[in-house]
Amino acid sequence: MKHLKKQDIKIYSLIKQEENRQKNTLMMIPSENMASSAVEEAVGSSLENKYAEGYPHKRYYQGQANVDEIEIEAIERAKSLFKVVHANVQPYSGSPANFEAYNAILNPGDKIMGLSLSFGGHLTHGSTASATSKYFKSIQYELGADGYIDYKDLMRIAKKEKPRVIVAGTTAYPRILEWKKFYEIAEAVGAYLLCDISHIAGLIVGGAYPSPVNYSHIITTTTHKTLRGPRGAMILVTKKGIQKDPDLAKKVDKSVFPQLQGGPHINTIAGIAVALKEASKPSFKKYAKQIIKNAKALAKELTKRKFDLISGGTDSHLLLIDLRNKNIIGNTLAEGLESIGIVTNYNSVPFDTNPPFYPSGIRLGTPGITSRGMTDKDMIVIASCMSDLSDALANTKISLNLSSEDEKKRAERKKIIDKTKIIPALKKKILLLCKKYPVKKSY
Ligand code: DSN
Repeated sequence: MKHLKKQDIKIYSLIKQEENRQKNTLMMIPSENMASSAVEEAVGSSLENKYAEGYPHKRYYQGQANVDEIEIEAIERAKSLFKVVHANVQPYSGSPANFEAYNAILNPGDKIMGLSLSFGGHLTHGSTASATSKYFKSIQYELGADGYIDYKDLMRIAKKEKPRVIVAGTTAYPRILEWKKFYEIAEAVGAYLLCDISHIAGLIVGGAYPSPVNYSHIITTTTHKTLRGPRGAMILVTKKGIQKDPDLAKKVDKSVFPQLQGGPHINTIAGIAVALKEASKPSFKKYAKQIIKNAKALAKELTKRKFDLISGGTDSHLLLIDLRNKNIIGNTLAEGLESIGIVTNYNSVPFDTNPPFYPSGIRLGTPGITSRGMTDKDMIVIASCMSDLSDALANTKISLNLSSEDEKKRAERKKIIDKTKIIPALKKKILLLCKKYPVKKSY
C-alpha cells in the first residue's frame, strides 16, 4: 500500500492498525471470516473503476469485454458449486439481496413468514424494524422452548396465515435447518420457499451441512461469511423454482437491475469468482468440516464450565449462550472478551427477559479462527479464558441499571472491566494462541 501510505497517512495507519487487530485477536463473530489475499486483490483492483449497468452482453456502457467475462465466470462457478440453474451475483449485500428476492416474487402487501429477529432470524425476514415489514405483511415465527424450530407450529401458522413466501434462514440458530420440513410446509400452502443460507453457505458447499437446493425455490446468500469471499451477495434460482415459475430467473434479474440496483460492483464480483474457485477445492471441504468440529468442541468445553447453550449445543459454526445463570449480561461479557482478545457479539436469546440493548446472551462462532488453522484442542484454551473472565466479571450486572443504554453505562462497564485483575493474564494466553496461528490468507 505504498501509494496510500504516501498520500493519506491517516487512512493508511488506520488500515494497518485494523490488520494488526485482526492478527492479534480471535475473530469469533460467526458472520465474519478472513478472505484470502487473492480475494482482497481482486476487490482492490482497477475493476473498481468500471461502470457495467446491465448484465453480460446486455450493458448500457461500452468497454465491457473483460467485465463480461468476469461476471459470466462468477455466475457459472456459482451455478456449478451450488447446483442451481440460475445465479445473480450482483446484489450489493445480504439485505438488498433479500429485498430483491421478495420483489421478484411478491407484490406489495403480500405476506412473508420468517423467524423473528429476537429468536435468531434476520431483520430482512420481516422484522418490524426493517422495511420488509413496511412493504410486505409480515408473520413471524419463534422457536420452541427447547431452542429448536417447532415445525408442527410452523405448519399451523402457515395454514392459518397462508403466506406467499416462507423464509428459512437464521443468523443465530445453531442447529440444522430441516429443509424438507420447510418445503412440505410451503407446499401445503402453495408458498415459495426462500432459503437464506448467508451464514452456512460455506458449510453447504463444503459438504458439512445439508443443502436446501432440492427443496427451495430461491436461495439468497452473502458471500463473506463461511463462504470466505468478499462482502457481497447472490440470489440463486433452483430447478424447483423454475418449475414453480418459468420466469423466475428473469424476474430475479429484473428485480436486481434495473428495479433496485444500479451499476454492479464488478470488483466484488471478481472477488466472488475467486472465492467460489477456492471453495471448490478439496481443502475447503476439510475447512468446512473443521469449522463444525471446532464449534462442537467449544460447545462441549463451555458446557463443562456451566455455560448454558441455547438448544444445548450446535450442529453448525455458531453457538448462542444464555448468560442468565452466570449473572452477567451479554454486553459486559462481550466487552470483557474484547479486552482479552476474543471478539464476539452480544445477542438476544430466545425468550430473553432483558431489553434488546442489554441482551442476556452472546453469539460466537468458529469460521474465522478455523481459517487460521485452529483445531479442537485450541477450543479448551478459549473456553477456559471465557469461563475465568465470566466468573471475574459476574455480579457487574447488579451494579448496572438495565432500564436504558447510554454512554455513562458503557463507561461504567469499561471501568469495571479495566479494574478486573485477571484480564492481563487472559489476554496473554489469547495473544499466544494468535501467535501460534498467524494469519496467512492463502488457502
Ligand atoms: N449481520 C449479520 C450477522 O452478523 O449475522 C447478518 O446480516
